[in-house]
Amino acid sequence: MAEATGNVRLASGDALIVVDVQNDFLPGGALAVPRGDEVIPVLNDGAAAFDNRGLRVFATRDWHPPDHCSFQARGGPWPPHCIAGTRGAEFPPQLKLPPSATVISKATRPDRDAYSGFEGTDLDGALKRAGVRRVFVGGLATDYCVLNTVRDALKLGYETYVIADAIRAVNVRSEDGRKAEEEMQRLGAKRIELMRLAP
Ligand code: VGL
Ligand code: ZN
Repeated sequence: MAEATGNVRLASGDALIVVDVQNDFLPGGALAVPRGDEVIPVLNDGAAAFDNRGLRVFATRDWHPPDHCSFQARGGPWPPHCIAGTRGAEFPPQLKLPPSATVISKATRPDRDAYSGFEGTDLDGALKRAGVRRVFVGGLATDYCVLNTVRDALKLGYETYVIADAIRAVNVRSEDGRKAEEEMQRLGAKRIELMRLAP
């Protein structure tokens, strides 16, 4: 991805989007993303940085009914995961979201899946109402929900940064994560490491 040159200074109109950091996507979970837990401290720092500046934090969550179409029992690709109301669907206690964070539930209906946090949700409306023009995206998984959320953010006209040190891939095929990062760059996303956020 195009490296953000120099530090990026957070400003009004910026928001952090934390994608699907949920127990089932962490090591030991039903659909564990390898080293998925490593995004947590980075996103905690990011959430604090945004919150301290009065900037908004949004957290998406996969929130499926027990008979969701993406589950193998229904011919889908995945084991049952992130069933609404279960521990697997909860955010891990280590994830420190500010009290003002807005939670966006997605893929809540049995017969539709949604990898993008924008799909079938009010995320775009919530961002617009908050005056957001630039989004910083991190979370899980690079090759599914991060990729699709970034794709939609760009399509909807947000200047979009991928937080490279705060994403991890499922890698069903070993190159999926790397390809997803390339695809996000091709679509116009900028890459930033949280370290590069100016204090
Ligand atoms: C996801 C697979 C299935 C994700 C959600 O959050 O990336 N991946 N459901
Ligand atoms: Zn899912």
